[in-house]
Amino acid sequence: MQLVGMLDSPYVRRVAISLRLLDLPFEHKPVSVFSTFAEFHAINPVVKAPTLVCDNGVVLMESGLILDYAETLAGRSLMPADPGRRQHALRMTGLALAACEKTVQIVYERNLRPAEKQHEPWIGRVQGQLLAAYSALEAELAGAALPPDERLLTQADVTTAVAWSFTRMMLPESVDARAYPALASFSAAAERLAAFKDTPQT
Ligand SMILES: N[C@@H](CCC(=O)N[C@@H](CS)C(=O)NCC(=O)O)C(=O)O
Repeated sequence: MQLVGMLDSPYVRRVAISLRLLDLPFEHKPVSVFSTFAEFHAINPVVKAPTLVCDNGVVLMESGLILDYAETLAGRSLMPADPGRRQHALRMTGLALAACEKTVQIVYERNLRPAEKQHEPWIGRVQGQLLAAYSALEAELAGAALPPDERLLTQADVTTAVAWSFTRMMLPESVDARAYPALASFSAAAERLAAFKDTPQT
């Protein structure tokens, strides 16, 4: 199967890291939804990253749905089975995905819209949502260490670390790392693992 999309997308990156953690072989096609729009369009006319081209040619999109299919193929999940741990992982993953979405909204607003058409109240609203997501993640993380072995990572671990690295790369001035020490050290530890190092966002 082929995973289509650039690793500077947190959605593509979390899928790529997860496929590796699930021991599922795949070909990565680094096609951009912007600079190589036509090439992406030829693969998936909806032009959404990530796109997964399955071995039978079926085209999937939406990172959560791609992960659902991948886990079905792998016969195991990166989500904990225990209800309490799963609830916590779902909350963490939801907050991290919200942080990704808000980061992307700010980046698109700043980079794609002409300066005179930018709507500062909207950007301020999204920025508030972004900080709320990271404040909640920081509180959820407090005291939790990253598993020492990457085979023990959950989807919440992967998505939290990927989200933080993405926002720090794209909007370093928007989110002050000193205000989120647990997130910063958790993500730094994740970025030292082989699955992350071999799947760099830049
Ligand atoms: N909810 C989606 C979000 C994917 C997403 O927004 N991807 C961006 C790249 S980071 C994209 O495809 N942008 C192009 C567009 O939306 O036109 C997921 O989890 O896969």
